[in-house]
Amino acid sequence: MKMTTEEAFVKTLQMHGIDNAFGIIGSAMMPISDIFPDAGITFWDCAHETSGGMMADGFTRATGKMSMMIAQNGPGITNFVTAVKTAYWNHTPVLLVTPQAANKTIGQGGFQEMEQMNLFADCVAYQEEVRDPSRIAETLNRVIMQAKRASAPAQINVPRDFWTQVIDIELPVIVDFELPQGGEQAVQDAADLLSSAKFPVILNGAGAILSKGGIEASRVLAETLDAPVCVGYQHNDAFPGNHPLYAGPLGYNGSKAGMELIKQADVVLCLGTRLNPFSTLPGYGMEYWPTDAKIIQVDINPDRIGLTKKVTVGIVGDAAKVASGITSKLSDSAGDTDRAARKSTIAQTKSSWAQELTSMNEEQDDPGTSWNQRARADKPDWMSPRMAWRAIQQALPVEAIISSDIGNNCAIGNAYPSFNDSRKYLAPGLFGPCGYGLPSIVGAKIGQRNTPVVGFAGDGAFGISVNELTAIGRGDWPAITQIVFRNYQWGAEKRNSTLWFDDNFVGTELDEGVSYAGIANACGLKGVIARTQDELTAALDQAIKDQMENGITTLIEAMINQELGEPFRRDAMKKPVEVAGINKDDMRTQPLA
Ligand SMILES: Cc1ncc(C[n+]2csc(CCOP(=O)(O)OP(=O)(O)O)c2C)c(N)n1
Ligand SMILES: [Mg+2]
Repeated sequence: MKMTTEEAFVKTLQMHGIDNAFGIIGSAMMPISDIFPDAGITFWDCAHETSGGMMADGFTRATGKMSMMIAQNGPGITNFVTAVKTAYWNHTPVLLVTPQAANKTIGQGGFQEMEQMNLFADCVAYQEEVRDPSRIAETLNRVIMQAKRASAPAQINVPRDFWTQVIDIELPVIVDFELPQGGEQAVQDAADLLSSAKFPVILNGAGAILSKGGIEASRVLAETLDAPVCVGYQHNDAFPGNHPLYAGPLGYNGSKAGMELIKQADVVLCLGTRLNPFSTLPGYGMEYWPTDAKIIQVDINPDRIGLTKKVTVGIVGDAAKVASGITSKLSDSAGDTDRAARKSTIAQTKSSWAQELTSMNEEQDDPGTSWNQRARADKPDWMSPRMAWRAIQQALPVEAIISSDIGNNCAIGNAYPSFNDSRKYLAPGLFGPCGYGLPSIVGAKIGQRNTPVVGFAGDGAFGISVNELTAIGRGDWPAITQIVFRNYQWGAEKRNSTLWFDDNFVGTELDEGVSYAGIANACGLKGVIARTQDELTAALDQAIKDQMENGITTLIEAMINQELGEPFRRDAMKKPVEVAGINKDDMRTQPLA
């Protein structure tokens, strides 16, 4: 069939149902964006491609539907790097379309040239460059299928002179296949281990969310065994939070109950998780990873099995299928050993942690440091981070989708909200980019119009994406709610300065003259300042109503004191020693040009 290359491209997108694109317009993509409206594809023109890429990530994570990033070759495309790598470790299947400088001139150092394949080589699961205009649909189809298979970003690089060519091709077909259910023997071995376990524990990761029916299958298995279910770091929605067996997130500022329970395990089923390092690092000063337990690890990607921890049984397969297979192979008496005692241990551990969490108001100082004590004394009437989180919980609808950002206040929130459904919690993940909170929640709302959404960010991280306030108030952009924790500091890094650098604060202070609520108002959105718990609860309550009923986007600037919680990287930091010493007098003066 005769068609143009751009028609072939867009027809292939349509075949796969990819109907939302994020980026900034540029001449190298115009031949296809020109026909987006006719194709039923919405182009969301953001203020910065990094945020646009994170919107695509948020959209796809909240919906399970693939979306795409697209921009101008060169500087538009380089701006996507952080977002694509972020999506990679969020296991998000997104399509990255990178128009390329023209073959006719590439290598001459012309305009907006960049080696875009090398640029993303370490950020995508698959990448391919179109070699001939007639292969554009074939290549695109393969790239999209690879993104789905790997549940990760995949890139198609298109020399811009390949657009607007007439080709004669058949559209390619989509090849779908059933995912593996795990090796028969391995599933039996796992079932045997769990059947004879005294204290089995399940640890759900992103794979439980990505696998169709994964959470449900883990619930059935957990109930059969009466095994508590922990979730991996930043995958807090990988098991229903209202289930009696839910034990909460492991890692930094997570659920102490989950940590205490998994510590007692003699067998752990790790379901759909690569066991990322932050899911097993000590929390609350506690080493909880059960080094003597038998570990069963299930992952769709064999490369990730046994990567970080000693594993007894590895199973390559789909989380739902493997969990169901294990359940069907359990012995009749599986879970019966100490069942009643285990159930009461779970209930007691959870309830004492819930009580402890409610009574936690202050952040602790390490011995020999006093930052938190000084921070409280400095602003005695201000909310502490935990007071702010409790006020937020009062107004946060249970069905809300929330995002998080990288920073101390967002991290302190780890143990607070829980989720009864999956695809509700968009944390920045293990690439750890500041600036994820706002764009990801905007993307989520574009995909889930009938669900209330609330984005979270610290004030430093928010500054990275603040320019999106100039984009999201327009036309069809749906209303969202964003909370900014205003402590006038890059807090998470400042905590490192207090612990390892004797309060030598380099680059940690923010401008107290800046009002984010004011910026929101200037962008035609609604900016609100909340100084007390009551004000914060009321502001969030009103903002959700405004979002759902009146189409109003609200930015709530939550004014909090400067207390700082646990540092992210106790594992990676150590106090430096001075050996040669550094002296200002050694600095040479450069002549001015
Ligand atoms: C893009 C990026 N730049 C820098 C960092 C390093 N970093 C991690 S946390 C943090 C501080 C975050 O400060 P803020 O957003 O104000 O939140 P707070 O810790 O004060 O709650 C920084 C700079 C990062 N993770 N990502
Ligand atoms: Mg801050």
